Amino acid sequence: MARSAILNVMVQAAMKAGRSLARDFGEVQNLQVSLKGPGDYVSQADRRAEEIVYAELKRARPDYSFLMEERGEIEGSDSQHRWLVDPLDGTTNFLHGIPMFAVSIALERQGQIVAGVIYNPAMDELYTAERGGGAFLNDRRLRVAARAKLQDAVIGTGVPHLGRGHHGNYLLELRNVMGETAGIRRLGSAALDLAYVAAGRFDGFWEDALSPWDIAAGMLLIREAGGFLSDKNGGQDIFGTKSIVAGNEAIHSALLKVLKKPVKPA
Ligand code: 2AM
Ligand code: CA
Ligand code: CA
Ligand code: CA
Repeated sequence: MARSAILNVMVQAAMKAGRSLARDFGEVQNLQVSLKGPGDYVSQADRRAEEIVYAELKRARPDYSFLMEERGEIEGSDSQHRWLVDPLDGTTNFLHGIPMFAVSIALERQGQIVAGVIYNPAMDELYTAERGGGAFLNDRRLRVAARAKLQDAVIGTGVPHLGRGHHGNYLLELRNVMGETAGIRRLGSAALDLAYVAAGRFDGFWEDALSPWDIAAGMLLIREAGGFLSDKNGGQDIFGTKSIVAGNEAIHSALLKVLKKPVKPA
């Protein structure tokens, strides 16, 4: 597997930030933590990892623009290229000592995602994808799962957090999906959820209220692993609606149908 120069830059940035996260994870009780909103924490580890990613990417491509979870938008002189960065996806897991978190970096060219990297330092799992070049876990080529029946499928999801609306709707969706699938999983990192779909570990996934930095790299991984993606309406406005439904062709369409089921009162 030959990686392009730009993908190598992204891999180096993600792994360097990942090593910083792994060090901080070992001393998580000593980290300064602050609250951004209800149930929404950010720690020194998030900020340190973001600084590392920013410095590495900026050094390699000084003109590109950025959208990063903690620093927000940074306009470069090249607005055709934009980095989408989540330095620590799964902060809640991280702060609770649960080793399910990742660095996520994607590159957009003229609004299209062309490269993506997700790195889980605790498991030393590196996911990479380039548009047209396939998706990989470490050096292994990825393919979404082949299971075609929802009743055999394991489906990942994200539960709406404190301070976000739609909890009632979510419970009705969950009940409908539960009734038709082999099992539900909840990792607590949207980036890893999508990587797991690309790797065929999850047969499908859905979640609401996600931001571009959570999902951009994972979206490319799934596409390059032969998977299907849409928003909850079946359209392609995933960033706009902040909703995502993913799987192989059969599971994606079956899951979309279950999610569209009229939600019945309990
Ligand atoms: P984070 O850890 O980078 O904040 C889990 O379902 C997903 O939702 C994760 O990608 C997580 O990203 C995000 N998330 C969890 N709690 C959140 C909150 N209170 N506000 C915004 N995003 C949150
Ligand atoms: Ca966060
Ligand atoms: Ca995130
Ligand atoms: Ca984050």
